[in-house]
Amino acid sequence: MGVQHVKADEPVADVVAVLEADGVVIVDGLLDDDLLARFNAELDPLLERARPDDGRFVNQAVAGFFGDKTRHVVGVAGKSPVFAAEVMTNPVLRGVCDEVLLPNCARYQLNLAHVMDRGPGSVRQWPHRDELVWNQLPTPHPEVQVASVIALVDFTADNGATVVVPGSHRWDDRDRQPTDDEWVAAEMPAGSAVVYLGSTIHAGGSNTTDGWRRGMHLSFCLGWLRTEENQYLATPLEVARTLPRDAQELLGYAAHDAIATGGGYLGTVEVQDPVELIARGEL
Ligand SMILES: O=C(O)CCC(=O)C(=O)O
Ligand SMILES: [Fe+2]
Repeated sequence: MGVQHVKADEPVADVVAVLEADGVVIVDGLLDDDLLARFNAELDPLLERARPDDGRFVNQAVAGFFGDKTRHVVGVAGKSPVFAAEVMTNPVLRGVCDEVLLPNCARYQLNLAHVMDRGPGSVRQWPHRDELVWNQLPTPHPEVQVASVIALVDFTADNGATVVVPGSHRWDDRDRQPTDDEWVAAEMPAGSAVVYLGSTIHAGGSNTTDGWRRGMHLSFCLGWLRTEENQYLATPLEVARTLPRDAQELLGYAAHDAIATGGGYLGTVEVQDPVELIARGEL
């Protein structure tokens, strides 16, 4: 079984249909050439300054997961205006999240924005489901996460394209390990993205070439979950104020108001919606 491709200008419903059936889909042409070039230009100096692999992570296990040959730019929404205003808010990604996440929350939010420039000699990550950051959620549960890796250079099986296991989102046995023939490399040209559910098994691939595999890992999650990356600190208020409102909302500066569906509210300031306070110049 391969990974099905849908073009970015085809109906979002087609993307969602494949995503729900297979747990993964490649969206071709998610970023057009102009946006891709502007985003890469903004990332170039950030990657040049990217911290050396000194192994400083929240937990030592993370060092093993990423390996020591990857350059990281994290908290990208706070560092790249192009990302915050034009990539994170991409209409296809929004459309997918509207369909997959919105039934389970009052609003969804950015979970993670992390450029992984995987260098020559990078070895494959271990198989994982991204949603295991919330490992105490009982299963089965409604979809909690839509994840993606945008190819910022061409992704090939040799340079470390993300590898995925289509159908694994439906496996009842959560301990089942994929066999070699169940893995597929998400080969795609720069500007395309592999989009997968939080429950789909995947990994960063091994890079046996002498080039760098630049990928933008971004994911969204339900608005009532704690995000993997602390977006309020990664994109502090001074920066958030300069961004469009939809970006502020995705970064978690909007309240999660579930009162209309019989719930309560989360994330207020002065019992008000912070994004409104920002709009009125009161925050
Ligand atoms: O870089 C990739 O291709 C995937 C990265 C990934 O799955 C992760 O860091 O959770
Ligand atoms: Fe992952």
